Amino acid sequence: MSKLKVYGVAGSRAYRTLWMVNELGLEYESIPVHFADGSAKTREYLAINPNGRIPAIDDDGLKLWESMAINLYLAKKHDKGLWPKTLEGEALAIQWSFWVMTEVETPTLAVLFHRVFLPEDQRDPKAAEDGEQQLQGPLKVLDQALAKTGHLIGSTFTVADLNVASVLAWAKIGRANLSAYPHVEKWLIAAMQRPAAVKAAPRRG
Ligand SMILES: N[C@@H](CCC(=O)N[C@@H](CS)C(=O)NCC(=O)O)C(=O)O
Repeated sequence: MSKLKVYGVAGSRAYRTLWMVNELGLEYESIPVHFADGSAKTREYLAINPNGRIPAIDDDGLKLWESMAINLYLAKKHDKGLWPKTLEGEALAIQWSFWVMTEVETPTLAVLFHRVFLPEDQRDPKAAEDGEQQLQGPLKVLDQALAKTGHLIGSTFTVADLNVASVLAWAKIGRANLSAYPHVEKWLIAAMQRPAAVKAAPRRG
């Protein structure tokens, strides 16, 4: 059995995978494939992820890509409390993972890119504002979902919380105003402060 390989640098969607493997306490080999230096387009890496994107994993021969699918797989395989205990819970984990990718990721990226990530002369404040505006509906939905227990499924932190928070972390870094969504704000700060999330985060400075 070979050691789990995680492909992708922390300052990318691979943060989600790195957070999960740290949360599960897995031993793994980190292979710092970068999205911008051509290393995701080499023949060797395309054999892992033919899309030429990060993250991807190689788990003893299973080559898997798509950040949410990777996290759902790892949470279920290494059941350390992150995987829901019921079929209904599993359905909700899948629901929230699809939801964050389809409803939240694109506007979140607009906020992050146009406030923080792009060089200043390439930032468009209007694009950031539009992204923040588009997030209002999904944030309201999320706030309502968190109101009861402070978690998305039951009353403990699961893969659903991790997958959604790992995307919304970019909104926080992009200084999106979350003050109208107190449950989201509290939950997101707590999630981002989990030791595994801190360990996975890109080093700054
Ligand atoms: N839906 C994919 C998207 C992966 C993705 O686009 N990753 C970016 C880095 S954050 C990438 O590799 N971009 C390189 C490219 O598009 O050429 C996932 O969630 O894993």
